[in-house]
Amino acid sequence: MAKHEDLPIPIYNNLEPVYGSSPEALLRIETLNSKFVDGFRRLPDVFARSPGRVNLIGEHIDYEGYSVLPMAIKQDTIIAIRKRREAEPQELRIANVNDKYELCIYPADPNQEIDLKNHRWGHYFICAYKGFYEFIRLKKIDIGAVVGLDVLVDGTVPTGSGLSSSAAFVCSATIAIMAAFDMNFPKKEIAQLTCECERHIGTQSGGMDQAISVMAKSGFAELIDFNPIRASDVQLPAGGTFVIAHSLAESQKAVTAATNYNNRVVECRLAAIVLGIRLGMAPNEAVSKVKTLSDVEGLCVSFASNHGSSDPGVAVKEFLKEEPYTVEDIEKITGEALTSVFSNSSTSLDVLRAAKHFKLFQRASHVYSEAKRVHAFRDVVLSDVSDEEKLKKLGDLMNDSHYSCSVLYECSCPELEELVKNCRNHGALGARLTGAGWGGCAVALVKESSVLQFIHNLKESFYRSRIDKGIVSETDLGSYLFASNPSCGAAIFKF
Ligand code: NG1
Ligand code: MG
Repeated sequence: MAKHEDLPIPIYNNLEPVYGSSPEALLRIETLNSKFVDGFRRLPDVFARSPGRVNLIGEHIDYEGYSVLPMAIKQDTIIAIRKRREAEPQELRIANVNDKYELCIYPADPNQEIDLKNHRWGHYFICAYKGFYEFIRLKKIDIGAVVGLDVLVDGTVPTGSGLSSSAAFVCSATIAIMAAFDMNFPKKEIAQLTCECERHIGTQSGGMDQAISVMAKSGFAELIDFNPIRASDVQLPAGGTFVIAHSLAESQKAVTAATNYNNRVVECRLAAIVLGIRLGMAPNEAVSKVKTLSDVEGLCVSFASNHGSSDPGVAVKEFLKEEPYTVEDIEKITGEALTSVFSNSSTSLDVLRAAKHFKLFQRASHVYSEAKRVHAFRDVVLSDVSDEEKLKKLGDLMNDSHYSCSVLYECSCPELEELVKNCRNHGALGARLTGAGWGGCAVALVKESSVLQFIHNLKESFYRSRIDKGIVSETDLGSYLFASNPSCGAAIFKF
């Protein structure tokens, strides 16, 4: 039997396999269809959808090559698309069912540059458009002259919330473009491609969000490995439910990349290079070859094993100093200017310009310990103990992960700290920030039998004062605080 990731995106002629008999889903599709006709005077050719996700454990380690453990949520992005016919002007018109997002018009040019300094929501579609053409060029598939596209987007993943609204958008856009050209590919290829697509927005992201959005299976969380991308089903123990709660602090990752997300990617690379050199690599070799902390893990582990351990954290303690490094500190070790080390990455040069110092010890300690927690999480799931015991251990691992994100990786924020504390006070077995952080959501593991009470308590203790201040309305609260089951991945609809 073909492996799940080798199969193409499923194509359905009805909503049932993805949405069951949900009347809301039917209404969404009908609305998309009629708004499409209103806006573009034609019917869409095809629809594609891809979900958001919640990461259960394994934060900020996908771009370092380490496995992560997310699950898809039911909130998703649906895209209706139509190829423009020959007689029509060839441009890309990207519209949204939500009036908050204005119509974006771009040239039908696969080589266009994305204006990163002026962020627009439609840029995410262009990420997919550029990536699609790069992909088919690489595959030597000829699709003739470039054509324009009419596109209408409907997203239900809250934005800036760490639930990957961006990946849901980029994945559904990529799959919609493919489907408009009557193309489909194995999920693992699309997962890899969509990850590269999203980097056009200027974040040096790993591949977790796109991989789970494309490859998720209903009822399972997935252990996602990289290089090559692979997904293994993880059946969560009975009796526990994951509750997602928004801190109401929005994190605009595309805008804050230089000081937050990309900054951490650069710090990890520097930590890896310094470790490589301290562990015996020639400086020029380390600079040219070492890209991630996983690249030097082997060296770290052999060092640690001489000291009776297999923990790369031992080498981190020995060879990295706890005080932040200045540029000069690092250049003394590498023997090369950092602007030259990162000369081929403009987004990394932005990081260097914005940074005062680099916390190599803390970032490396987080990454190596978080990578271990992901495997510990999976091992607990597979172990022989009772479900109750498993849930308790998973909760502990989530708490440890949060501590590491907050203290070592410094990607939390006051609102998230308050929220996580509240979750624990109300009996969560574990709670942590999820996604990139600096705002966005927390995920809490809660006993199934007390989910309603938990949600009620959290509403009163965390959200009530924010409702009173008008930060969130009581009627909208359902999209900021909800229980979630593992949902299915991307799909194409042809009716
Ligand atoms: P969010 O911010 O939740 O979309 C980001 C990255 C992931 C991963 C997490 C942190 C993108 C598209 N996604 O997720 O790859 O690194 O942060 O674990 O940038
Ligand atoms: Mg995102």
